[in-house]
Amino acid sequence: MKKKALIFGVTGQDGAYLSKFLLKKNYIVHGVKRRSSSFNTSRLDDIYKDPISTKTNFILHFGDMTDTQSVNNLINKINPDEIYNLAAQSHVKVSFEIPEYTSNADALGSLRILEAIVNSKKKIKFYQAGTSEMYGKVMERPQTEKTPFYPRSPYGVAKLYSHWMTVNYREAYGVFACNGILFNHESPLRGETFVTKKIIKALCKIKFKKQEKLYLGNIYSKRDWGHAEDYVEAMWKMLQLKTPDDFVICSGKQYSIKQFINLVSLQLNFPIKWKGKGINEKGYDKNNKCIIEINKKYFRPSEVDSLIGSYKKAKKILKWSPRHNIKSLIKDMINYELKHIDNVNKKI
Ligand code: NAP
Ligand code: G4F
Repeated sequence: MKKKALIFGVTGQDGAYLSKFLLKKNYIVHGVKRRSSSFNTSRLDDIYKDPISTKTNFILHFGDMTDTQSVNNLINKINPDEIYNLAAQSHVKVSFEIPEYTSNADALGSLRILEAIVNSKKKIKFYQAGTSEMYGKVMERPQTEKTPFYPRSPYGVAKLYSHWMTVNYREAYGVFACNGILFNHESPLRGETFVTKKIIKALCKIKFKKQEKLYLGNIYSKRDWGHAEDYVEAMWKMLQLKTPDDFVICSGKQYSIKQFINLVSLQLNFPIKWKGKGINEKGYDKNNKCIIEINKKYFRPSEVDSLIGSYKKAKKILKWSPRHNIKSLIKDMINYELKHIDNVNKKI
């Protein structure tokens, strides 16, 4: 019999990659989407075009992490084998503006799922989308499963609640529940307000004269970036273990935002020169035209300066390692952007 997976957050970046991955593994995939005044399923379009995922294998339902009844009803009705909780208000900067909503969705949301699992007769496996943001003001380098947490945003704090609830329901009630502690992962399907997508989209457009300037915040923070396609496989691998456990998933490499911009400019064959310091630092094209400026509005009240993980445990137990590196990630994202700029000769 086919396994049934239920994905909360199916319309997001990871939801789309995980759905495709599970459909290829012959799962029936149920996904939860929010009601929205405009279409929010564009990342799932190619699933509908794909013959292996006819409507009987891929089913969408309305629901919301802040609505206990909808979470309960969906779990009772679908009775899945595996639940992936990817749903979250996932933007760190926005979490400072809507901390209560972020806590409701990102912290209490996972509690709602865990309660429904405990009350279900079936042994449902649970994956919680944890984050390197929980390390925040980092206590050691590289960060591992044993590194103490120190979150620096309402988002990080809410995710830490979910992390410990997942551990607690595993220990207290024997739920098969795993925390993935995922470092930043990107892809062509990345949300447009996250820094990698924002940079790549803008530089492609600026190069082809479809945009004047890119405004950014702190370009000196450092991140450990991987490809979402690799990371969703690790989520699934966790739920196939004999014993549930928590895993860091990362690339083990670190770049600053400025280094990331320079790598993108290299691949785009679009050189950028930097001049000035601090808030006055600017990026110029080869004709000395200013194309990048710093704008304070993108700074966060408290920043996570430096993240770099170790995936040693995942490699040993899950037999997982990333296939992509920073160059292939950027290449994939650039190719997608170039395909989507209209009416220009896109040779680079
Ligand atoms: P994303 O693109 O922002 O997707 C988030 C998903 O959650 C979307 O489907 C969104 O729906 C849904 N959602 C938000 N609030 C909801 C609510 N109240 N009820 C139901 N659904 C809700 O995020 P992602 O990059 O795919 O990340 C997936 C998960 O991993 C998130 O939990 C994120 O916090 C976590 N994570 C991400 C990274 C990363 O670097 N990408 C790293 C570590 C952890 P809409 O489409 O309607 O907005
Ligand atoms: O791309 P970001 O917004 O990602 P951030 O804050 O690291 O969070 C992402 O990764 C987490 C995993 O560690 C996830 F849990 C979370 O859900 C999300 O997916 O920002 C990266 C860095 C930050 O230091 C930020 O201050 O880029 C800096 N930055 C500089 N200018 C900017 C900008 N970030 C954004 N979003 N927009 C800017 O203009």
